[in-house]
This record gives sequence, C-alpha cells and structure tokens, in this order.
Amino acid sequence: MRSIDSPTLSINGDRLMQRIFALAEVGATSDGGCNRLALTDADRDGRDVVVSWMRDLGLDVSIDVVGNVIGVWQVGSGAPVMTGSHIDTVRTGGKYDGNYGVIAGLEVIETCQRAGFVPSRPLAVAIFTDEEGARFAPDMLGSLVYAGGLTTEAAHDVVGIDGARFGDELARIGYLGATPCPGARPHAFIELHIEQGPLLEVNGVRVGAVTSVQGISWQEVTIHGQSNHAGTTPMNLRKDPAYAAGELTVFLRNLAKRYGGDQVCTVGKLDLHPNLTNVVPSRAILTLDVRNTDELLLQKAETEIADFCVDLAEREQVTISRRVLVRFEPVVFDDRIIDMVAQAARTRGDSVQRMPSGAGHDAQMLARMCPSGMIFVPSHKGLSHNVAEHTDEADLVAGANILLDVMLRLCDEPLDS
Ligand code: HGY
Ligand code: MN
Ligand code: MN
Repeated sequence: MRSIDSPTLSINGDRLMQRIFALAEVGATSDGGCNRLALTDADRDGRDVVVSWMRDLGLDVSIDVVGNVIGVWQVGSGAPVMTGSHIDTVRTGGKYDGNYGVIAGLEVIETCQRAGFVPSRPLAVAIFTDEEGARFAPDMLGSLVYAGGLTTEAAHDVVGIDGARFGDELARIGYLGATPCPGARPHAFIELHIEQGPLLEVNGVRVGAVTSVQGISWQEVTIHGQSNHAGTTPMNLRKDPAYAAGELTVFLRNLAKRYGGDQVCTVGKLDLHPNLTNVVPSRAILTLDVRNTDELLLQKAETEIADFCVDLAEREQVTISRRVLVRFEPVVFDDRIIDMVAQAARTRGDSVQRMPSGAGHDAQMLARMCPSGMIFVPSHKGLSHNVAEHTDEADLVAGANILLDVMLRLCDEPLDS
C-alpha cells in the first residue's frame, strides 16, 4: 500500500512549465492574457494541442457528446483515478485557470511512465467543456452533463451570449464526440487548481486542501423602459432601464455588505439598447452572480433581490423579468481526500490549510458521482479572470507533486472500494 508518507516520485517542473506556456500561446492576447472562450476556434486549437500531448503519452482518448475529452492511461485494473479541469477561458483569462490542472495531470502520467512506475489503477485526465460558462451558461456545463446533471439535448440547445447554439458550435469545431453522457464513474476525482483568491498568499500558505465549493446563483435580468430623447425628456417622465440597472447594482453591493461573511455579488455583464449617448435606453440586460457558502443565506439573498426588483419596477415604471442561468448549491468534498491532500502537503514539507472555494469548479460536478476533492496553490495578489493572473513556479510544481502523491494513493485503494 503506497503511503503518501514516503513519496518516491517527483514531477518534472521544466516540462510542466513548458506545456503551460505552450498552451498559453493559443489564444494569447497582446496584454499577456488568454482568450479561449468555449467552442471558439481558439478553444479548438487549445484542445488540439492537449489531445496531441495525450496521444504522445499513449493515452486512450475519447470525446463525448458535449466535447469532454478524457485521456486514459490504461494500466492496472478497476475504475480510473481521474484528474483534470478545463482549458476554456474567459475573455481576459490568464495562463493557469483550468489549464494548470489539465497539464499537471499529464505531467503526473509522464512522471510515472518515465520512472517505469505502473499504478495499480488506470489514470485519467479530463478536459471538461465550457467550465467558464462565460459564452454558454451554465458554467461547468461539460462536467455537469458528464455527471448526469443536465441532458445532452438540453446542453446542445443552449444559446450563447453571441446567439450561437452550443451543439452547432461543438460540431463546427470538430469536438462533437460519440461517447455518451453521463460518463463512466471514476474511482475518485482530484482537481488541481489555482486558488483565484487572496487567502493562501495573505496567510503565507502554499497549499489549500479544499473543503467545499460555495453555492452559485446566476440570473439574467431584463429591464424594459421607454427610449426617449436625452435632451427633451424631463427627469420625472423617464422610464429609464439604465437607471434601474444602476439601482439594482447598488442594491447588490449593499446586500453583500449587509450579509458580510462569504456573501459576494457581481454585475459582470450589462447591455443597453440602443446604447447611444443621446437616447434614454429602451432596454437594459444585466447578469447577477450571487454566491455564498451558506445555502440558506443564498436563498435569502435571492428572495431579497426578487422583492427589490418588484419594488424597483413599480417606482421607475419599468418592467423587470428575471431568468435563472445557473443555480448550484454548495458542495462538500470527500473528507478522506481532503485529509490526503493535507497529509501529502505536510509530507512534502509544504504549509497547508483547509479552505472553501469561492470559484466554481468541475470537481463540484464530479462530486455527484464519486469521492472528489481539490488542491489549491496561491494566486499572486488573488488575481484571476485577469491577464495578470500569476502563480510562482515553485508553487505550481509543489501542487503538481501533491496531485501525483494523492492520485497514486487513491490508486492503491481496494478495487471494491
Ligand atoms: O464562475 C466560476 O466560478 C468559474 O470560474 N467558472
Ligand atoms: Mn477554473
Ligand atoms: Mn475561471
């Protein structure tokens, strides 16, 4: 039985970084970031690069009906120990969000292969489709379908923020696979990811043993008013959806302040129509991203927002409709895996703390079908979804070594467990 008390293998940091920087070239933006929105040509090109690395490692590569790519090193017996993440990015993405977890998974396999070490279970690395949800909501769409939380048909019919249909775009980029969803149940799933927040760096801790993912509530709010002349329309006669959107934005900020704790609220997207300087808009469409680790508080926040919208519509004589884009309850990870992450970090001499995840991750969907957990490493200044996203190489290498140790430890679990 392999104990993570005596790791014998270590990953190759240079190889890890080479792949991270090579993938970062795909969809690279002039300001040092990455723009590979899901199912765009850039996403396809990024997928092609990672699939070529999977094939170089001799993995069995399968593509499923929502474009999830699963590379399996078919060794040992029983269900595979799976790792992975995503390689789609937001428009202002960095080099590490998602990419790091997929590439570290390949590095774990290559490290074993080059050392001539054969694990007792197959090892799998997944690229889950559309984790960001930035183009096609909900986020974690691919892993949600993989885990049986959304039908393939419903996923294919999702219409993106640019009016494109998910299924059409998937076929267009050549990643509409045949493998059905829900996917095969892994023995366990462990995802390595940058924290995307400030906690580890502020605390001077290298590793996060992630305990849970907070609840996520996304809504699209459409406010209809009356377009009018900006110069001739008296203020008391206006039905101004831009103003109403502004009040709603302020209400969300104040709600988060009132709740405190883990409550966060974001208006990330705002479209005005006709979006012209001298026209009182006829319509505003905005998105609300509201999260909390506490499900009851998240529900309370949603009720307050709904009530506020009714009052706002009456006061401003506009109509307000809301559409739920995403609603995921908080997810708690597997205690055994959380302990393994903490123990592996300590054995490697790395400081570690238990912590929840503020961001959504594919691991929260895999947790619906098998014991799952996550490993975090620090994000410099807590920045992510920002081109300045950075994590020190030493931290990236440390995280990948812990992924190696935890995956091999999970491989040693009895076949019937
Ligand atoms: O929205 C999220 O938390 C993740 O980045 N998809
Ligand atoms: Mn991510
Ligand atoms: Mn992200």
